[in-house]
Amino acid sequence: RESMIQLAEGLITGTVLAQFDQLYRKKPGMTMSCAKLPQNISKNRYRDISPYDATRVILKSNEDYINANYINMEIPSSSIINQYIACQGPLPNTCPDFWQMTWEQGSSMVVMLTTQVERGRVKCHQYWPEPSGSSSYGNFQITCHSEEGNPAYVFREMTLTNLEKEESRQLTQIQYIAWPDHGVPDDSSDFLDFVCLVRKKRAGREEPVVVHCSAGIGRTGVLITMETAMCLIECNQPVYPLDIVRTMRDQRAMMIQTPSQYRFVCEAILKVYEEGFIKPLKASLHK
Ligand code: PTR
Ligand code: PTR
Repeated sequence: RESMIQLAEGLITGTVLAQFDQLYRKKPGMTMSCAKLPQNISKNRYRDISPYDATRVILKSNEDYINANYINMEIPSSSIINQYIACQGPLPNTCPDFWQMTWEQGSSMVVMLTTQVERGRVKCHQYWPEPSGSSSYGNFQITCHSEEGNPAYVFREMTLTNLEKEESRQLTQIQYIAWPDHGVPDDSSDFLDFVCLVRKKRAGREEPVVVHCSAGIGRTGVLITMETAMCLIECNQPVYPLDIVRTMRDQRAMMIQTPSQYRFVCEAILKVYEEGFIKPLKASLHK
C-alpha cells in the first residue's frame, strides 16, 4: 500500500518520470559484441538494438545468433519466477532462427505486440502461415489451425513441427494489435485484459514465454512490467516500477522505450491496485 501511495504521489509531482529518465538504458559493463559480428549484422532489425552477450539466447547450431535475451522476473517471498524471452520481430531471413529458438527453449506461447506494418513501415515479418495453411521455415513447419479475436487482440493456435526429428508441439500466439511503437495502447482496460489473458494462458507452463514487438524493447518492456506488477500485487508485495525496469534492463538493454510508456504502465498499475482485481477476475470469468 505504501508503495502505491509513493507511486501516486510521484506521478503527480513528476519524480516518477524524472527517475525513469535518469535510469541507465544499458547496464554498465555489459557487452554486445556478438550482434556486431559480420555474419550477424543482417540478423538485426535495428542497428541500435542489440542483445547483451551474457543473457542472449544461443541457438544450438553453428550459426548460434539471434537478437533475443532471457528475462527472468522473480517475485519475492513466493516461488514464482516468470521467465520470458524478449526478442525483435522476426525478419524474413531470421524466421527459421525464431522457430528454432522457440522449439529449443520449449516455449509454447508467443506474445506479439506489434502489427506487421505501421504507418507504412514494415515492423515485423509474418512468420506464420494464414489460418488453415502451412509453411516451412528451415527445419520447421508451422500449421495455423485457428484465428479468433476482437479489435484489440487476436489468438492463433498453431502446430510447430520439427521436420528433422519428426516431432510436433502445440503453440498459442496472442497478438495485441492496438498499440503503435513508441506509443501506448489505445485503451488501458483492453491492455489490462490482455495481460490477464497472458497470465492465465501462462499458468502451468514452466518454459519461457516468447515476447516480441518490432525492436523487442519498448512494448515488450511494458508488458513484462505489467505482468510482474500484477503478480507482486497478488502476492501482497510492494511494487516499485523503477526496480522492475532496472531488473529488465540488466537482462536486455533499453526495456521500456519512452517516458510516456513508463507513465502509462505506472498509471495502469495504480488502476489494478485501486480496482482490487475486479476487472482481472471478470475477464477470466468471461473467457
Ligand atoms: N532505431 C529504432 C527507433 O528508434 O525507431 C529502434 C526501435 C524501433 C526502438 C522500435 C523501439 C521500437 O519500439 P518497440 O521495441 O516497441 O518495437
Ligand atoms: N473473452 C475474452 C474477453 O473479451 O475478455 C476475449 C477473447 C477472445 C478470449 C478470443 C479468448 C479468445 O480466443 P479463443 O476463443 O480462441 O479462446
